[in-house]
Amino acid sequence: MAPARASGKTSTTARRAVSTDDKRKQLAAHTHDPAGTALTTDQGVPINDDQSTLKAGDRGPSLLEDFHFREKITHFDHERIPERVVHARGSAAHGVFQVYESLSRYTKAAFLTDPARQTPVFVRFSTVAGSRGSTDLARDVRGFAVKFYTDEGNFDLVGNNMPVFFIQDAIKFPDLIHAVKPEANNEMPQAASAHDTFWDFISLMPESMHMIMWVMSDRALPRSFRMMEGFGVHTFRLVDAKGGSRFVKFHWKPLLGVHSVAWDEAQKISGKDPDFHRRDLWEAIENGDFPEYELGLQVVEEKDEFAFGFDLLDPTKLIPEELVPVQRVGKLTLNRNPDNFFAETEQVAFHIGNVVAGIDFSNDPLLQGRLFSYTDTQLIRLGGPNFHEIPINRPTAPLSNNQRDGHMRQQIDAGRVSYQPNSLGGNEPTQVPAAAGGYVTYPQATEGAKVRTRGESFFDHYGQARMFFQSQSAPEKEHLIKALRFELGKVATPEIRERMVQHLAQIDSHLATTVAKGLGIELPGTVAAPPNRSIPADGNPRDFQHRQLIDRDIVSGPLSMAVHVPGPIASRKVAVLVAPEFDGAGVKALVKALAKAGAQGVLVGPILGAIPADDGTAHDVQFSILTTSSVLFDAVFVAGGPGAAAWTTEADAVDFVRDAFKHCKTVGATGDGVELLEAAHIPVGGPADPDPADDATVVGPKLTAAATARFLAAMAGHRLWTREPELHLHL
Ligand code: HDE
Repeated sequence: MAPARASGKTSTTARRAVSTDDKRKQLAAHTHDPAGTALTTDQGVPINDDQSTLKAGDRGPSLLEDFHFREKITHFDHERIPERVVHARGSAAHGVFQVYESLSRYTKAAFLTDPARQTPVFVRFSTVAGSRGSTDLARDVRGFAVKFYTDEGNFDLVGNNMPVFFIQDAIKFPDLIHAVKPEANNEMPQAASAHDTFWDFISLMPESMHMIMWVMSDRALPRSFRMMEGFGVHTFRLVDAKGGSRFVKFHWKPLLGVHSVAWDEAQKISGKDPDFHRRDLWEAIENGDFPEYELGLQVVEEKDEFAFGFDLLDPTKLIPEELVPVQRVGKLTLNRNPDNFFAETEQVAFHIGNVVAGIDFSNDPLLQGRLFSYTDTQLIRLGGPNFHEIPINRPTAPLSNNQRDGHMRQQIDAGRVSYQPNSLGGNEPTQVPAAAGGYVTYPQATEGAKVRTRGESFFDHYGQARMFFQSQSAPEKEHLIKALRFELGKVATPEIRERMVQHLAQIDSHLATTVAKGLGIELPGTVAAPPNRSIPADGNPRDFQHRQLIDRDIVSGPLSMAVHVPGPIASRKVAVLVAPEFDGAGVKALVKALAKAGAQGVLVGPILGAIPADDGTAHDVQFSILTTSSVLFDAVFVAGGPGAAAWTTEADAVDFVRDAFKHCKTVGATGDGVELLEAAHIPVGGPADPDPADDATVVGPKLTAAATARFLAAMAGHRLWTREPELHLHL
């Protein structure tokens, strides 16, 4: 392909709307498909033999002269680039974004004002702490980074799946990351926060308590990237065509609901399939189950900047949705997997500073620090200042400027003029007036002394932590308490554990007492309640309401996953255990009913190959009991039939159903299949007298249409967390 040439003639009037296909075409222009082409060197020389190095005789030494070998090995030696210092482990997909109706009342950004326009996007999900090869199921925050290729330039919304952050000021970020990464002396543990350095730092940083509630909650263990929310975290600004500005918080709301897995399950998935989230995203897109999220906005008028009991610039605070509802304004659909992981997912370079006219920043000190960090990190990771020329990073909007040269420059800039003003090149490229789309920073008034301080309005560290904990459902609270018992239980230094328990006592006494008990710690006497807020009350109704939310233990509904619309069972996976002579007609009907609901019935047999059913048909199983596990499925069904009783002698099958039950999944069995549930100590009334212990255990003598319907109805509840109290000691 011929190198791009800059004409230097791009005028503002030449700007055009990008189509969804533009990014695809742009990437395709760089895609090499080796099918049917000759093998050549990087210089285009056809290769005659790629099997052996050039040697002096059959058994002789290799020759330095072998240019093909040297080129191939040198390239191989340089195949890796530095991984991201955080968010190293990621998975991505292409898609489109479309706004439902014009948001011109808030912003002039074209992609948010034209409902007819589909904007191409590239979205990368990630974990934060682990390295590139680490497990997807670590207890961690997930990155949710979206690059919009708008026709006015690239806009990157580089967010997380939690709406707040650990720290208030960017200067503490290296400390936070050093603390959470594997410990410096022995590089352990990988992708885990359950170790001394992390909790040492956290226990000395009261501002992190709200975020700690989030990362110890089930939000840190998403079932799928497709089933988690996203948040821009910081307060941004939207600027309209008249120059008016409003504050905004960005949200992503998944249409499949917000779901998590259990901690025991997460740890097992990490062993059985560390690529679980990556595979889930890839397979969903390959199967046409395109993940969808709605963009949500919480808009705050300028005049309301101080209307809350916290500071809008403080990234450890969220705006409760009861105070400012989330307006759902558009839809993001992920519809195409990358062609090449390295070229796209690895080389994509996000930057919070990539904004388009109509979107601007606030003074959030965390955001301000990020504005420096993202370009800087690409310089080391991608090797120089031309990373914007890598196909995945190129805007679809035309670009033209006087930036020149540098490592690996792709563009061949014609002509001798690379400065402005100039007369030799007609003074082009020219500046663009605001009315024609030129980016103008919102002229926010600023004054003050140069100080290294934080405003008093940043001083309440426990109020929203308390609101979060108290907003959780009973099972969610239980999970959070157990997570803290687990994490702090892995901390070897007693003083760190004690410091943490004291913080918890400031948040909620039940939380503190139960965690302390689990750690064998005597809770210290009454701890003085911290000042809950620091902005002086000004009688503003929102401020008052917020204080009610955090002072009087009123909950904020959407903070609990339990109150979210559960979403359909589409794309969920059910393991159907089949032994020789299984109930062929029943299983066929179950798989069909699941398919009708968009879900997948996957046959698992004692061995691979075709397993005969009782009606003489043979069915290929996708997995043997050795090659999969129930933690990789959303529900389990054991088919009846004369061979089913043999499952009780297979320990892996017993674990299979026991784990599914323990992880609160829907479990079903008919006929002799019920014996496997019994062998796993799952309470059932018996096949003849179906009296299952709970709504997500479905048993019966035959896999009738009614049994199938009951099984699907139970699955629609996703997880029966209320089963848990029966499964554990209560200490
Ligand atoms: Fe990042 N962050 N971050 N971050 N961040 C990076 O950029 C940084 C923060 C987030 O899929 C790095 O290209 C600082 C908050 C995501 O490629 C780096 C601070 C939020 C991704 C960096 C923060 C994020 C990153 C590492 C504190 C949620 C992955 C590699 C001031 C709103 C993007 C890279 C992808 C990546 C710095 C805090 C989200 C080093 C200094 C808060 C989703 O530049």
